[in-house]
Amino acid sequence: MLQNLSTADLQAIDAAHHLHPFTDNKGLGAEGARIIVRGEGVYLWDSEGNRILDGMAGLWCVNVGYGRNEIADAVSRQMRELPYYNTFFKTTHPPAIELSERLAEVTPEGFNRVFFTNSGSESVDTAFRMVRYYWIAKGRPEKHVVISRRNSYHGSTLACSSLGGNTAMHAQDGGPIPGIRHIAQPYWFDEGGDMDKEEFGLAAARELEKAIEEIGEDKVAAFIAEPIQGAGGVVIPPDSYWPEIQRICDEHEILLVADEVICGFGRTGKWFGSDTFGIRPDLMTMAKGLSSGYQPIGGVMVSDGFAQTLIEEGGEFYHGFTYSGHPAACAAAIANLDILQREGIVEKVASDTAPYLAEKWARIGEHPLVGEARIKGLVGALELVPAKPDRRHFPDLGSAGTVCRDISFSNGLVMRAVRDAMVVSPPLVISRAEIDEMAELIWKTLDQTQAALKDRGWM
Ligand code: PXG
Repeated sequence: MLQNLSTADLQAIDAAHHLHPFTDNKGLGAEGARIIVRGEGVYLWDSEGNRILDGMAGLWCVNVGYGRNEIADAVSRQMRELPYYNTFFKTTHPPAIELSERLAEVTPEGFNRVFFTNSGSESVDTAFRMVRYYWIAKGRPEKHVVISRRNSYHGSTLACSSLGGNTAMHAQDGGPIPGIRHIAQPYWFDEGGDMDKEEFGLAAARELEKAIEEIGEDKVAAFIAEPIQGAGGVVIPPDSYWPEIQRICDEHEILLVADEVICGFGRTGKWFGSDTFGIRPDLMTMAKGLSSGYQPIGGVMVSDGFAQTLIEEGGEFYHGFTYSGHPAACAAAIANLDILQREGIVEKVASDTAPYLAEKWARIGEHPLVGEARIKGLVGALELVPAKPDRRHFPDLGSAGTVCRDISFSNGLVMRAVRDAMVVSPPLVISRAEIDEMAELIWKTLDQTQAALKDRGWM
């Protein structure tokens, strides 16, 4: 029925009835939402027929690209066979069984068990409850504080908002909830001062040790961090950072939770960010790329040692979601893993498209507006600055990013602005020719942004 309506009519209905996430709904009501109607490969089409190169893979999730009939067929078959049954109270079903085994195959050695959720937020919230439950099972309930980082993003439930470092979120929900401590992030461009990158990476990691000592090791349950901060602006840590974090977690009795919601399933050129950075976590939270966004599904993968404590000493874990291990979502994830493996997508990123994009990125880094161009695998950021090589930002932080993002959209490319960092995270199936196209669109967008900022007297 809606198909015959004009874009303006659809926008009016949307504005009247739909509250959008992370959106100023008043502003959106006046402007009208962009309506995306179709996707194929790395491209989207809006209701006006414009083709857009999706440099963000949706929200960092459509790893195998749009239009995969194989996933749609798998979901359809499953929905006809068994649309729903639960995994509570000693029951299960074939898709949950198969997916749990498949995840044990693709995750790092020593990870053989998964707890299913429906999103990244539910995964992080589950991990939060699990690490406390773990220490309670060990007879050490006083170990309850979870350490996370400023400018991290772990989702939008109350616990996730509290763990995250977004102070605007805390201001709206009264958080952070008690029992959380935030430490420094390894964001050299903004916070590195006069230190070189590696020196700064060590200093940022040692904030964890300081926090543990201040709080008391006997009170700290876990440290949670994204291998690369995504929503925080694609903060790629210096090489020195993760080995030092690992040392600190090993030397102190602290569980390490790697939030793999963005980095998981090939984004960094290996299956998991933990593989890329040599992290040995106790828990891994995942979602997004697990199904390439074709169905909502997430999970928490736990290490064998952690699982053993839970199973042997924990008793019943009073936790779960109606749709934990939903059959249709599991079917989508299995079909997605089939594609990733059969087409060797992760390996191709590592050997071909990531190095190719890195070359382009180095070239884009020479643009006068770009203060730093950082990239790992197929996730990268460009820091917009008024006067390179100075790392100082534009005075009204975030405004230049918004200008650039809007120009990018009008040029037919989705880039996301995080403050003044332009970030990209395209589908992992992006080809060399499509990378060429993306790089050209970015260069053109940067030129136009520079001109617009000069017009405003900002440069
Ligand atoms: N952890 C990480 C590392 C994430 O990036 C979540 C948890 C929460 O996942 P769910 O599925 O509950 O959204 C995320 C989500 C953005 C953006 O604009 C990023 C996310 C979600 C929405 C928007 O950068 N990351």
